[in-house]
Amino acid sequence: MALLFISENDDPSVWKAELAKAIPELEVRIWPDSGDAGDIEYALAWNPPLGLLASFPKLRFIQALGMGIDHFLADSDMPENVPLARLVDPDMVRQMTEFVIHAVLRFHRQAALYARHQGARLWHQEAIPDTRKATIGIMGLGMLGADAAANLDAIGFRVRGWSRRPHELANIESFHGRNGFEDFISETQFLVCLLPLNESTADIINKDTLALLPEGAYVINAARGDHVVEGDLLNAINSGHIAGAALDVFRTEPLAPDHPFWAHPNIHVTPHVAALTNPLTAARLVAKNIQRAAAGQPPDNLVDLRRGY
Ligand code: NDP
Ligand code: OXD
Repeated sequence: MALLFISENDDPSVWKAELAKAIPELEVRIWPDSGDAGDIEYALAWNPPLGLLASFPKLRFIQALGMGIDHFLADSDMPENVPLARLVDPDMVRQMTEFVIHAVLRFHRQAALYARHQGARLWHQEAIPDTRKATIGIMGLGMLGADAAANLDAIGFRVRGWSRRPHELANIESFHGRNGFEDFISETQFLVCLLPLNESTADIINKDTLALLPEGAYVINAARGDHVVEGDLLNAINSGHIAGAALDVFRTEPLAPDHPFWAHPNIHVTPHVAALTNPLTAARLVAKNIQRAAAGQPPDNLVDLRRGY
């Protein structure tokens, strides 16, 4: 059996070594050296070229190398009846929660203000904002959103969440669907986007959404760049309505050197590093799914392509 590794972002040699520990008999080929297309039964992929997956007639299982699968949704030639699983690695969930907590606390504890004070050698104590009164609103209460919510609650924030279907999570006030959106957003001081990208969530952070946020709110996007209408966010920050943003993902990556986000004093840019796929923790999960597919069993974390996540 042969697996084709397709990614320009991930180191194939580490993946090859880690997969060999779990499934020694698995032949791993590295795209674009696919060899005979008829040998490929499994694909392990991040952002595969459009149409590529449809060119393997014996393909029986596709494992995404990331938690998001929007790259696959964008491929109109995705082979029908070949299951696609996304990666759900607890280590990535932990990384994301760290990122979100860091982004929130940096704004909440006024890190930028104290950096300016330090630059001016100014010793000045500001009042500490009351954490129990600060409201975090998390869009997406899935693997990532639910964990971030629980950990922000543990720190003492008031945490609310928004999802497609109703959720009951301890101490988290939950909203769902279009009908619940306005109530959710209108009290959110720190808006955290952890939604999957699909037709129903693209451009969700736009001028209307931003206008519903209370004055002085912050935006944290660690999901996908296409969730944010960048010009609308810039206008909202420049007008003073939105106090700042922490952005890990962008409509075009890498972010162009002349993009206004880079130099904006109220925008923190990170290069899509909120949670990185780590073969040392993820390879055994991938191997388990390949073994399940080989045995004719459904993979863990099967994606519903029609639902879009
Ligand atoms: P999940 O699939 O586990 O959760 C998705 C959540 O979004 C669910 O709560 C779901 O609602 C909700 N949702 C989906 N569609 C809608 C909608 N139309 N309206 C309201 N809520 C909706 O995803 P994960 O938590 O695992 O990951 C989220 C995203 O994070 C990934 O898709 C990926 O794009 C991004 N990501 C970014 C990384 C980075 O480094 N920046 C790293 C890893 C992931 P319900 O619960 O009701 O189904
Ligand atoms: C992912 C990502 O989806 O890293 O896993 O963005």
